[in-house]
Amino acid sequence: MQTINIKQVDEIKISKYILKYTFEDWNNIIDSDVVIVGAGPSGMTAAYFLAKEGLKTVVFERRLSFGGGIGGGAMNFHKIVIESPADEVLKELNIKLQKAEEGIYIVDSAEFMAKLGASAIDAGAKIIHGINVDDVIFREDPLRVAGVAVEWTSTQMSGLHVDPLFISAKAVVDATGHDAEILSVASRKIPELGISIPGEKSAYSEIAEELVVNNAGKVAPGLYTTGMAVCEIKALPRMGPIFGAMVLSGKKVAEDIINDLHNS
Ligand code: 48H
Ligand code: FE2
Repeated sequence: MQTINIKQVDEIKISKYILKYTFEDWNNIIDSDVVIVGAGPSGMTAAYFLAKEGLKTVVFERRLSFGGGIGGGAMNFHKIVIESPADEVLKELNIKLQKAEEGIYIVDSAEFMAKLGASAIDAGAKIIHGINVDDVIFREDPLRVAGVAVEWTSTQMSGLHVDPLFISAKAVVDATGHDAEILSVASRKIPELGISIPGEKSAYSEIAEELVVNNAGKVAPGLYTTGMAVCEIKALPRMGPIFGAMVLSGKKVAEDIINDLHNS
């Protein structure tokens, strides 16, 4: 039988390398161009387009996996509906589409989240798991959101009070989905920003998709939103397991940020 020789490495070396390369990354992302909170469909699409443009982009995700609501598909069935023109983005990412009828496509949830995540990473975005964003940094003159406060999800779950670290960014994107967590904390703790959160409405899929895409974008200086968080802040209806607006609102917020950063 053939023997396979494996390079030997001890525990200390493993640990040292992990620490060294982790801290190199953290020292780099500590001043980012864009921080995206949430690695769901809208956040990862935004990350793909921002990183492709050359912006230093980091996605913080509280879970140990990416995909957000994609993985659950529709009531745990593994298919998701996508409508045009979102199919163009999925084709660009090499995600297979089954045509149900003109302009309506079916996608496998596992393929959708794996290829979306891989595309964002290949474009240059960092996706960091197990990190909870629970606050923002703000500055006056001019009033703006200037970054986020980060903590381990595990620390937060333990209920211990541990102070966070801070990451600066020219743009912070709330891609946290239905809870709109970053918009909520900014609205509560920085009332001068004038953000109010009326909450999403019940389902009305035909109109919801276009409304989400066209209302994604800047909420306040330095603060942007995409995906289901847009419904929360604009009182828009939900739409169920159709994900075109998640993809297209991620693209839209990326384009708005690219425009704003290029013109600043
Ligand atoms: C770090 C956080 C934090 C935090 C949350 O829910 P998502 O999939 O969000 P979207 O908006 O990209 O997509 C929404 C879609 O999945 C969906 O629910 C749809 C289309 N619903 C329609 C309907 O009618 O119900 O992903 C958000 C991600 C998740 O992975 C969270 O774990 C993560 O954000 N997250 N990460 N810090 N404070 N809050
Ligand atoms: Fe949902």
